[in-house]
Amino acid sequence: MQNSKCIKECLDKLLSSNDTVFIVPHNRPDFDALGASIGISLICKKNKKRNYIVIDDNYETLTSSTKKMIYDIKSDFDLIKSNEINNLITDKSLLIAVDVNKDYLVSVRQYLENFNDIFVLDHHLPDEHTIKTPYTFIDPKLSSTSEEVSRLVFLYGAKLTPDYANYLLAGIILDTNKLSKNTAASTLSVAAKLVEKGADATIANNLFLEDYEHDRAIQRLVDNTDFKTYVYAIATDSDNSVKLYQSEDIAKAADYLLKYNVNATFAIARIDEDTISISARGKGSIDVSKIMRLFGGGGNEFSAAARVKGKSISEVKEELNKILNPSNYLICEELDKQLSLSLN
Ligand SMILES: [Mn+2]
Repeated sequence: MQNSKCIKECLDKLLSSNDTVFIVPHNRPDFDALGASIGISLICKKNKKRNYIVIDDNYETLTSSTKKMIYDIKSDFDLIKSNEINNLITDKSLLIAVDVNKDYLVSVRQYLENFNDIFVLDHHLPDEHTIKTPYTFIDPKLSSTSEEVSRLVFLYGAKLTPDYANYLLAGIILDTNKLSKNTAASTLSVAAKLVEKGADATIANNLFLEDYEHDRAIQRLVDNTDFKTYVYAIATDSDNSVKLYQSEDIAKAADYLLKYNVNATFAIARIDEDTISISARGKGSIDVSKIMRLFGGGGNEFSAAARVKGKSISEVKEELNKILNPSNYLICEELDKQLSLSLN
């Protein structure tokens, strides 16, 4: 909680020295990124700052639930594309990146130098691609960016309607797999406060309703899961399949597998002709971000992902199996040793 006050202090300073705020979630924003963007926009409104949420993705290519949330908020918030920044930017403009810290994951990458100040609020591990600014608040232990943004919304006394409270709750629900992992007392107390402000668990959960077609894609991966040991599970599509998946569906397959008695889950499928996407989820005993970093990706200990080009699904799976080496039941400790060797 102390930390939230520090974050607020910094944000106070930046809000008072700037007149315009651009809020950017990661590309293909999910509920956590959207909830956090909405919360930050409410804080800007409370402080009477002109603000825009920058989303470059063609809404029609997003998952139906994300698309619906965007259409629902469109009339209340100023959603813009990054190519509109040049017309709107002032010499006192602040950029706030939420649920993201890598420059290659934001639509505003080519405009970063144009901003007076940049503020980053995230829960993914930083690396050499992290946006360079003195105002970086990254806590990989944090359940979700929406959790921190909710606390800020409360501290600022920004006005929350039940709808907005539901969006923030949906962000927390997504990143904690329905409060089943990486959920601290502080996470639950934020959730409780959102409910006090009018959020409703049923409505928030209903925001996640799947399309039949996407649910089948997720279950197709789940059906093809290898439970190597009770330590981890790997879901893949078959190598000769021509099916392309949405990265969100691959992530959901990895989420789904967490319901079984495993410590970590991986889902691997093709997202375009030469790219395979891996989503990894952990329950805390295996830091999945270390594994995804070996594939050039990143994330945090509970949730991570990577993209691999020019390889077959079975090649990627075999590599993953080698890294996970199930022959040793002390895998967690061993893995740590192996990974620290290969990362050094
Ligand atoms: Mn997140």
